[in-house]
Amino acid sequence: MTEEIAVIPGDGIGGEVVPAAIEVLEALDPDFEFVEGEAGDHVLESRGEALPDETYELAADADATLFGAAGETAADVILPLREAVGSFANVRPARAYPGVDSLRPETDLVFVRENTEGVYSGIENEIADGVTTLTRVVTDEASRKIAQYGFEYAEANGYGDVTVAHKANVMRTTDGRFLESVERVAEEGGYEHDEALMDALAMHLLLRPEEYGVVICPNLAGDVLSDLAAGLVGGLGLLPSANVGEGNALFEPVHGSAPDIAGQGIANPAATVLSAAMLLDHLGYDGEAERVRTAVEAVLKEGPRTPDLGGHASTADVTAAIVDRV
Ligand code: GGG
Repeated sequence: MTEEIAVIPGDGIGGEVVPAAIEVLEALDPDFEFVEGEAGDHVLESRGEALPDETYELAADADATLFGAAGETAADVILPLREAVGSFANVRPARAYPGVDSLRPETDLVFVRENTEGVYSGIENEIADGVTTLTRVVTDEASRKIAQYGFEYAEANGYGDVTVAHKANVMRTTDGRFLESVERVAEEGGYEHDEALMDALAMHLLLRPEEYGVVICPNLAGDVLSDLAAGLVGGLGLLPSANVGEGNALFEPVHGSAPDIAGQGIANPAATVLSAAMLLDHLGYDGEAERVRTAVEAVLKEGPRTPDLGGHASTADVTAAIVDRV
């Protein structure tokens, strides 16, 4: 049966790396129909809204979505799109690749980030001139759900170390809730894990990443710690992600729209191509997903490489090399 893939390039380099990933997917000749939707800063300018209803519906109704990047309108684009696919978990693997100059070559981490609440609740107010507030929502239900998913992900993918990141010594009620819910799930399921204050964890990840595997995090912590991990392995051009829902899912590189290099044709397509591999996994194309990962790994090792990895190649050169190997 033909599967419908919503394709939403978004802003900046999203318009360069998403077509690259589609080229790789097309080389595998899966039974996919790609349907493009528009969203982002440029759509706000041209249509007065960053995420038109039809793009939201496209993602909601598709079998899976490949998204590129959001710019200034991120809160109006990627947060509703995650909601459209019913995503509760944002899975962000960060691993070092042979041949890529990385700060910590022993890094193999997966951030399992709560994807619906925390400080990304969107409840912000200006309550008086110069005084603003943000409501941090943390529920037992969402915390239990991310914990269950994280522990099961670690087991299924062979990660022995599971760490729960929090700051419950300061955010006693909200992160206290998160930690208690996660601990209850661990107790019920007999899942071994450690806990870590997220600020100290940031330092430990930098010094000894090999001691960590899956990191279960509240929303903002997952966003920040995964970017830190990108720095350990060679940059944001290498980190894919999956926004996982009950049946539907959306896949996107961890990087944003990178306005500094947008339009130059030099963006690293690896993160988006690896996100497309996660999409293939999600739809049961396991063999094809592995072929994509193997091709990306080979190109990262032998080149060509984009400037972020010290090379001189263009997005098109790297994409062609991946397609050749696929
Ligand atoms: N593809 C990633 C992207 O567009 N990032 C922009 C951003 O600010 N995202 C916030 C988030 O991941 O929650």
